[in-house]
Amino acid sequence: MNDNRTPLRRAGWAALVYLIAGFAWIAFSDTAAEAWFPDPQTFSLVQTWKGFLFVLTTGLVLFVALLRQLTKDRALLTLQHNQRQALRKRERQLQVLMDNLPGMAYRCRYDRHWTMLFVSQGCARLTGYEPEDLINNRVASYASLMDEEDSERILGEVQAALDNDESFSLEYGLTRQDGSRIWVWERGRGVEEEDGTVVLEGIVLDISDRKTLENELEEMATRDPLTGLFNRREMSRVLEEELDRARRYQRPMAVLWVDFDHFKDVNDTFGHAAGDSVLRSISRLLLGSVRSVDAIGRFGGEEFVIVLPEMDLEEAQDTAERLRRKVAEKPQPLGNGQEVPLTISVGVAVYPDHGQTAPTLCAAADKAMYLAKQRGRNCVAMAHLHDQVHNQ
Ligand code: GH3
Ligand code: MG
Ligand code: MG
Repeated sequence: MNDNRTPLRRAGWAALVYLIAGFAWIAFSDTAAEAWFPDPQTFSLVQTWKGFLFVLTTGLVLFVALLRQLTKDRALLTLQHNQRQALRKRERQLQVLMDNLPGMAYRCRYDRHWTMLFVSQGCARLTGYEPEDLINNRVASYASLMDEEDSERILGEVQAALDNDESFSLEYGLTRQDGSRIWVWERGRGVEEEDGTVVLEGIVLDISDRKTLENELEEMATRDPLTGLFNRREMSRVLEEELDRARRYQRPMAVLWVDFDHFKDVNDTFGHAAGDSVLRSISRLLLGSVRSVDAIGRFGGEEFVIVLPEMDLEEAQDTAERLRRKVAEKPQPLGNGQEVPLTISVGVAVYPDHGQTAPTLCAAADKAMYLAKQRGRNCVAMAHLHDQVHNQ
């Protein structure tokens, strides 16, 4: 309304000035001409020239005013045209960029469904769903694709970023339409709409290859390649961790030291490859015979360490005896269709009875294992209580 009033008022003023000037001119010039030229013929000629002069003057004024206005209009139109061109170019560039993202760009509501308002074409490649399937949760909500156990953590991280007016970076598992699982990395930020509501805008990229590589590297760093059990370094870390926990909650914890009996003979008789096959088979047997909270590691050669959290002396001895019997009862495959009977000797040490630190506990269990060897092998031996004094 305001915008319309200004041109109207300006036009009104221009018309008023024109009318006043016109009337004044007619009144003044006619009176003057009558006074100065009393001869009717001359007066009539003067009146004609006066009319020409008036038309010429108003025509000139009109010409200048129109020229100014039209020049201004033309400049404005050119500016608008250039702006539209630039906008279109930017939109095209953005579209190309979004369509070629190794993932998708999105805009969504900040609600528990992650209700999508916009997703780029990469959505189909990333999730298996077409963009219109996800927009407004038509077929599935984006939240339903996320791993459930990650959702609390994700919401917490997004809320913290919004509180600090920062962008957020997230990593989580996603289930695609065909049921396959991928890992994604997301970066986004909260944007306030004109009506005050907050929406999230960002990109989601597939990082499954990187995750697989990371997991492989972690496996390589923590696992023994032959048996798949924890390696010595990882086992030492687990032992320290469990000892910490046992100390904090004042709970017992046991360490079993396992060594194969006369294993060298298996290698000498059947070859190194057959020995490897036996190592793998007994590893699987041991792993399948302990609880999920227990940890087994290969400490080197054919020596294995088993950490049994929350186990006292008696329970640990029973477990060791059960493992010994299981191995002795089942001949081990040599990988060539043949089998060989094999036995193990096990040393048992318990926290806090036989040691309070990882090295003293291991030393006590190792010593007990040698005791089992001395007693004729295929046997379980407890660490002596007085070992603790020597070990420390
Ligand atoms: P003992 O009853 O006294 O323990 O007799 P042993 O023959 O088992 O003696 P020891 O424990 O000292 O010998 C370990 C043998 O394990 C020596 C080596 O040939 C074999 N060994 C160690 N690592 C591997 C491996 O990765 N693969 C195979 N096949 N054999 C191994
Ligand atoms: Mg041995
Ligand atoms: Mg040995």
